[in-house]
Amino acid sequence: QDLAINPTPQQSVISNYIDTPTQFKLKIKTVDKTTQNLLSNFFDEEIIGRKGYTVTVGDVNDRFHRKFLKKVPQHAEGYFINSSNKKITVIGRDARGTYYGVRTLLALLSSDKFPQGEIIDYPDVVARGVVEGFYGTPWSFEHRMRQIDFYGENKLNTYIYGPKDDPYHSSPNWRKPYPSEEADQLKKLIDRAELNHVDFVWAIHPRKDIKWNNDDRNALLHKFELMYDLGVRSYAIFFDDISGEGTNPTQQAELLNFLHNRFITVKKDVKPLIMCPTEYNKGWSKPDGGYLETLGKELDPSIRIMWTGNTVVSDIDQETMDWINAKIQREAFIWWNFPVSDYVRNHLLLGPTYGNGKDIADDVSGFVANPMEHAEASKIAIYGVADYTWNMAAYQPEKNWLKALNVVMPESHKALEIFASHNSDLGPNGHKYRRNESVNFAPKADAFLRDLEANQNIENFETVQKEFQAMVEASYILLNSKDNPVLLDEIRPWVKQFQLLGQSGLAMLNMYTALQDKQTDAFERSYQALKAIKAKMYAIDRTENQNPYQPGIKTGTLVVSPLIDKGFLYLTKAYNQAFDKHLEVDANYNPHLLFTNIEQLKNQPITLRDRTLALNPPLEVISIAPHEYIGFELLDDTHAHKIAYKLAPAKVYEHLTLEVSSNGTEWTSLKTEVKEDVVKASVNSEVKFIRIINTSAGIEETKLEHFTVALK
Ligand code: LTM
Repeated sequence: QDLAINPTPQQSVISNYIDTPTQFKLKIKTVDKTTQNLLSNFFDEEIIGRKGYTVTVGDVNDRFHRKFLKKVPQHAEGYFINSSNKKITVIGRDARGTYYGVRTLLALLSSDKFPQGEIIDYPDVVARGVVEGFYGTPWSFEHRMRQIDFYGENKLNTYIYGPKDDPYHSSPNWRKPYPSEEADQLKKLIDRAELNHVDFVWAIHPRKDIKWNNDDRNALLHKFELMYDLGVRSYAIFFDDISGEGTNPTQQAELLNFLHNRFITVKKDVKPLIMCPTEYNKGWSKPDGGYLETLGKELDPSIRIMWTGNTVVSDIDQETMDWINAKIQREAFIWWNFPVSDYVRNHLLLGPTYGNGKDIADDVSGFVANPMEHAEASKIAIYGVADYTWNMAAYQPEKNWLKALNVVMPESHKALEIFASHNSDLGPNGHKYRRNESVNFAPKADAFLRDLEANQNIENFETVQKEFQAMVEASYILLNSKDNPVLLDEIRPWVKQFQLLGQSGLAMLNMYTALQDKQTDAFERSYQALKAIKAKMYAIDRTENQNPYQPGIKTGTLVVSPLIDKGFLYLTKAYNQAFDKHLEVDANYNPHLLFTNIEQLKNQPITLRDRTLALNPPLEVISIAPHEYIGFELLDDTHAHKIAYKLAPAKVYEHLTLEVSSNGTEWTSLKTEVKEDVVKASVNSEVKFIRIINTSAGIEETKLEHFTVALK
């Protein structure tokens, strides 16, 4: 039997299980306020007395038997537990270790059966947790409170507060104090973090407008003091996604050392600084610039440097760590960009946490995951991060994922499993980061299509039918579930879409059966039904989650949706041919192409909605070298009508030209007008290519806000 604990303990020797005790005698030795609080909340007056199962809790400085003390791991935050049929002893290496020992004790007491034996436990990674560092709507206060409790329960010790869209963390207000309401909420969060033994790391992102002068140094110092007064004891400075003067490594290092000397060391009770560099991944590090080496050499050795891996979004392995650690002369602090979805906002990423090396524990100074703006749904991945960072060698992604689903939706976890198993991939995206999806179903879907297209008996018909039925039923269960309304609020539009997707799958199967039976009425009814369901799905996609980046609701995009579309297409064509009919075959795809020679943008998706072609705006700053361009290649016979784009800062327009061409070799520049920083142009001739090109002699660094072409 598995111990019902997340994260998985390093060592446990269990000889047998007894019925979980219900009455207790407590012997509490040295514990801090937080652990005392945890114990008092659980062991209320009704279950403690002078008799009962004896619970002894303390740390290594208490007078325990030598044989027990010898077994307490030497690692920080470690603990030891010994339990028999009469008593249990919990001994922590330090205050946090005792707290984690008590967390394990409480988790064990929540099962029907209670283990007899020993647990020796400690974390692999020193700093483990979450960086709220995404673009988009920051988490609400209530969500953050729930998150912090969740971190405590799962032995995560770090929450880095750095939402890109908090104006007091970033521009324009990073120099200013938080307004009183926000400050009060932050204070409450900091207190809550303390109650959960979580380090609340407050991050600042001085972004584009930092000046390397005394005024801004002092502004930072002042803001740090203000945050200190609110209770912050751990700080980070982010220099990601910026351009211009702010990116200078010598200046960055000088500023950080200044803060280290003038603030961190003076305060005594503040943890070492964490910084996110501008070149925060290998793909973006300029080999000749020496940026990372400068940081490595000049930053005080205690300052931790964040790193996202070989690219912005990538999994971390030994080679990744060897490369970066050699450059920065310290162990990098991993900022893992999963399950963040700010660049694929129409998708939910609900799959297992997997992909990182199991041998990197000694090479990282921390490991934090950047989540989705859907806080509750992110818990599925975060639960995995807690397990992975605590005990890497024992980490099992699938097993952990199933447990996570059970934790976030105890009553409806089976329905959630069906939903989550088909909602984990990101779809094509600029970062080329993909996840497995519909893993068990994919081979069956493949075989179904093979048989269908070979016009032979479909062996997997029933299996596929059962999956579509399960999708519909799971959606009903989830939409009606009461066990996690917070999660349901976040995922509801996707669940509705998923239900329709399952129904459309069933309609496609009915088309198949009708065709086999040569039942034309039945075929056409199912055909119409499928089209009606698609129309409903389209309506959801156009009304829910209408953010400016990737609006809409996508579900089952890797396996299920293509299976249904391909089946529909094949069956409609086969029917038209067999019965000489002309039912419309909806291809429903975007035939136009991205046209660029900028490496960073080569995988950037483009979308076509309501006759408007749009480039999915990247969140990061892009560099456009001389002669580099970004634009579109239109399918023949498409007529472009109006072009609009916005780049920031607007002064880059001086060096960029909007051009069109009918053949890709001869180009004409278009007359443009700029209104409220948006460049607009009309197209009055037949064009196949449209591009914005850097016609200057220097590199242009810019943020592309939007770029659209309206088609006639
Ligand atoms: O990853 C880093 C260091 N910075 C940003 C994040 O804020 C953002 O959430 C991710 C994913 O889009 N990409 C970044 O570049």
